[in-house]
Amino acid sequence: MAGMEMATRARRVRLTAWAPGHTARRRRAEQRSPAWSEVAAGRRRRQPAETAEPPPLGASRSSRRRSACCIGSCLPTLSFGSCVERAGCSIRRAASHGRMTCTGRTKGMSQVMAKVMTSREAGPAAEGTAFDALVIGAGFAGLYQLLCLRDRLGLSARVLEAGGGVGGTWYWNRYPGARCDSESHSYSYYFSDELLRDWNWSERYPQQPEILRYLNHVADRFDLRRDIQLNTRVAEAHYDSADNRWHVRTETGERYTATFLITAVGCLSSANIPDIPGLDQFAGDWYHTGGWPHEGVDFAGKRVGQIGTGSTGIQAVPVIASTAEHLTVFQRTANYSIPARNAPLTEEFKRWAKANAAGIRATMRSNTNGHPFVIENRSAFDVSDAERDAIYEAAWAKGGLQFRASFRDLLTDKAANDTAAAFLREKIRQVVQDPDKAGILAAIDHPFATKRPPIDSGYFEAFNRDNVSLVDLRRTPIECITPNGIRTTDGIEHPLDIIVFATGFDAMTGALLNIDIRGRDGLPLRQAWEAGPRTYLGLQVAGFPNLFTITGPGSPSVLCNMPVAIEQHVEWIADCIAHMRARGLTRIEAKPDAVGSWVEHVNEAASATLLPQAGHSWYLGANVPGKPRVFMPYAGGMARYREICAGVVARGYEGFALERFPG
Ligand code: NA7
Repeated sequence: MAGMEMATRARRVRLTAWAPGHTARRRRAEQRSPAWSEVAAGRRRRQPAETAEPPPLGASRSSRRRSACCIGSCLPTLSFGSCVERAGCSIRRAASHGRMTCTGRTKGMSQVMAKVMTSREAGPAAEGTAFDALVIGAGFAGLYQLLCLRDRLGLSARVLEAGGGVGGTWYWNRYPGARCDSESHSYSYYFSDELLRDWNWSERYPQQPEILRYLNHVADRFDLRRDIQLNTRVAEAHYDSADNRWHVRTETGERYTATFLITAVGCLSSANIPDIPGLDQFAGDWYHTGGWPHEGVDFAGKRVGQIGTGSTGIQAVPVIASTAEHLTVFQRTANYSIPARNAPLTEEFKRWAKANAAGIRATMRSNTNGHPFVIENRSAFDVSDAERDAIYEAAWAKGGLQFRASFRDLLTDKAANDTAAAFLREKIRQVVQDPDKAGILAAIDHPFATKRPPIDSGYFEAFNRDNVSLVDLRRTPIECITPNGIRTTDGIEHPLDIIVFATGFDAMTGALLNIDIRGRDGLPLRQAWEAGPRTYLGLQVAGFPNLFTITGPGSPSVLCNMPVAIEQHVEWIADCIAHMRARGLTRIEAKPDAVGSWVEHVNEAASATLLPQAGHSWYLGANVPGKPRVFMPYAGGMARYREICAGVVARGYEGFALERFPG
């Protein structure tokens, strides 16, 4: 899993200034606005933190492994909408898409978490309880939103969370090797200096258990649990214009109402399990990485097949390979990856990060991708070939997402991108000893970083092990799953005891559309988004009053270090509600023309980059059969987006209709 980000800045990119109701033509005429051009051009502003170089992160590379202890197995039912508990895991087939969703609830976990819940978390409220605000999800976003609404605004608020604990993504994603791709000192809330001082990360890139501990620490430190109701999956949320309230029903039939409904459901939380024929016949165990059994999985002596080589698969391969008898990796699309160079943090670095928290915060908030590093303001062609190679070598040696910050035009100029792509392909060939495997792994068909760029800890090296084989699904696609393994179109049956689906998510819209959300006049969100998501700023949808979508489609979200994007949205929403309450306003709704204008701008921002060139990316919804192909995140950069949102507020919530109810 990852913090998610990208670097889309380049001096040559000139996105037009945006304001609600502006047409592209009008905006072209306004292009020269100096106020916006600096941001759009991606020129960074010097921040205090940038002046001080951080000390070394750590001396040695960490090769920690997760311990695995027992087997939880899960098999699907074939009936839509049903839920079957078998050997610990519950699998739910999402009727809407006809795909499987592994909720990953295991018996062991349920027992443990039920114990925790009864002692600390909120139980179901009385039937029909009315709140000022309901928040769906208790991950990074939901926790902070609760804190803002309850403790800063004094609202009655409740979080409804499907999981048996807080943590969201980090509660569910417990697959081998799961760790964050953002550096730990940036993968933190920055709203509280005390919290920053309290918490100590142990590694450059924290593992899932450590991040989960952090989020539990936050829940305790701010006494959030008493307003979080766990094991509560929201089934429907209907807006009623007669009382201006959202009427929410949970899967277990509890009903609540609220003036404001805020979704904090995560961008990558609805599992994408491909509909491969024969899965129900498979005699072994299978798992999706996003619903991993909490007891772990013991791979010892097992023949494991892993489908998927995205960020998740790339993290999992070396760890599974280290314990499995044999690992067969089924690769459909070859991927770039940069070494993470993970290591324990030095005491010196920890001290530096705490002492420079204000500067780090300022840097993250002022740049394009929400990360604490600076994107170099030079083109890949400002330097000689030898200098460029030296820069890439240094970035490779340093490791991590910062590789993409080597030049400002890597995501906007294909020729510049080609230089990085060639360097990285060559690295694969150097690392992987078997030329056949190296050829398959290096046959990458999209520009560098146009799909989510992974970082790894020994991914390509794992293919040098005798117990790791590689199947090129471009040459021989999967035909079916048999009781004994996976059969490819060349007639070969790859014998397996366990299948790991590292096949990603129905990103950005899946978790929202899995809830039956209806706005004015019963309009289903699914219908409103039939041709792809349409939002205003990724925050609101026309026809759905008082519904806010944290890191919704149309906001920077997955193209940014997530906590930065989340904090900005949560605070914007809290400020908006405070503004309304101060004026006796009770309804806010995005205007349709503002939505139309924003959608146009989101498309324009994506087109100014190379991102749409990866035609099979989940940014476009291309990983899910039948999903509309729409570039979903806002690629104009986090800093620019922050300014747009602030401008909207400064102009009296331009593009939103605010009113008092009843009028
Ligand atoms: P991704 O990035 O969507 O990767 C999923 C992988 O699974 C990718 O290699 C896919 O190949 C592959 N896949 C998906 N469906 C199939 C089928 N039917 N057959 C073969 N291979 C398939 O998901 P991740 O979980 O790795 O990462 C998601 C984000 O989570 C990541 O960006 C981090 O930010 C955290 P494809 O490329 O589609 O050909």
